[in-house]
Amino acid sequence: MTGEKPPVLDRTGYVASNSHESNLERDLCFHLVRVVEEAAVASARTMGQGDAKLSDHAAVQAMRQAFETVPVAGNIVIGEGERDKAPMLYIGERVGAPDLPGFEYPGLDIAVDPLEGTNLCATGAPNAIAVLAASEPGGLLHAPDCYMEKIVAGPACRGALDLDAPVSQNLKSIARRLDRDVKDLTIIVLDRPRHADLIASIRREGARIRLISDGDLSAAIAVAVRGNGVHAVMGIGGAPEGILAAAAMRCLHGEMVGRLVINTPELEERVAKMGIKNPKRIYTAGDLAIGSHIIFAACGITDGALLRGVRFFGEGYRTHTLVMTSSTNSVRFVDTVHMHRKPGPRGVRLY
Ligand code: VTB
Repeated sequence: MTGEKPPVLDRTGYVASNSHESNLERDLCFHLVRVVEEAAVASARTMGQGDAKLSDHAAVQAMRQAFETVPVAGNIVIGEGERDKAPMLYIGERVGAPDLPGFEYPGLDIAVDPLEGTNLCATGAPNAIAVLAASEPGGLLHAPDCYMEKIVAGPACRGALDLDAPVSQNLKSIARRLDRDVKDLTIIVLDRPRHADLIASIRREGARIRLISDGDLSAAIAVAVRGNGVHAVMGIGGAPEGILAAAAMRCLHGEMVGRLVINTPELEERVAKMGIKNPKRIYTAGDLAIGSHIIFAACGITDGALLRGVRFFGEGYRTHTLVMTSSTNSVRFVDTVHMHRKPGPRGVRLY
């Protein structure tokens, strides 16, 4: 190519400039969109079958396969589990095809959740998504598959969330930052017996609650974006979902605090092995997803607050994907019609 300057690489091998998006990063976004699209479509085919394992397997297999067409040297840091427990997309698995022509990327650390909300997909309920986050090596915390206490809210709540403070105080801080009363807040909480006290406290303070059966990651994304009518996620969910939520918050400038729930000697040993010195540490989104080049991609499987689910029709299907980057502040919605065969005489069908 003539006249095009080569990108300036920083010490991680990525483009140092914050002011413009590099071709590499833009290309990579596109590849990663394809990966989440494939996972979403495969699991969407199983929607409503009532078989969460089947849906999950379809997503995992499709995502794993899609990675084989991506010219990166990827390293799964958050995945389907430890190597001995998960046959595909396990922690430490190498994915991608660095031998493919066009390989130019330095190594990538990758966190995946091929089907976030397995039960949602199995029952056809809203907000099931296929998700991944990527960063330069070392940019995403290596956390075990345990629980994490979390509070997530939008950018206005910067520095206002405190995991050790009473629920009432956090609600007051969030309300103040959002310039409204506590009674005008809607808080998303996973509907679990472990949240009985949390739910009682929120009710006592007069805030509204949206109880969800699964999917605290898509809930986190929803509260970080204005206009969704939901203001915070509170409670204990999965740590892997927490790392992915942090990556999304880095791109959306959302606010998050999280602490691993390490309550057995086995977990204590595991976090120590993973290099976590203080298991009680309270992390922010920036600590959980510390990379300077975070990419986050999520494709809707079932309809949700931000993303439409996969729609199938005669000649193909249509997907709706969110892809964002932390270094260039781009938030893209990619709405794709995938055609298996030529459209009929009336042209391309959109739904
Ligand atoms: C959450 C939620 C997930 O797991 O992390 C939750 O976001 C926590 O685990 O969609 P429990 O189900 O054990 O409470 C999921 O529901 C996925 O299982």
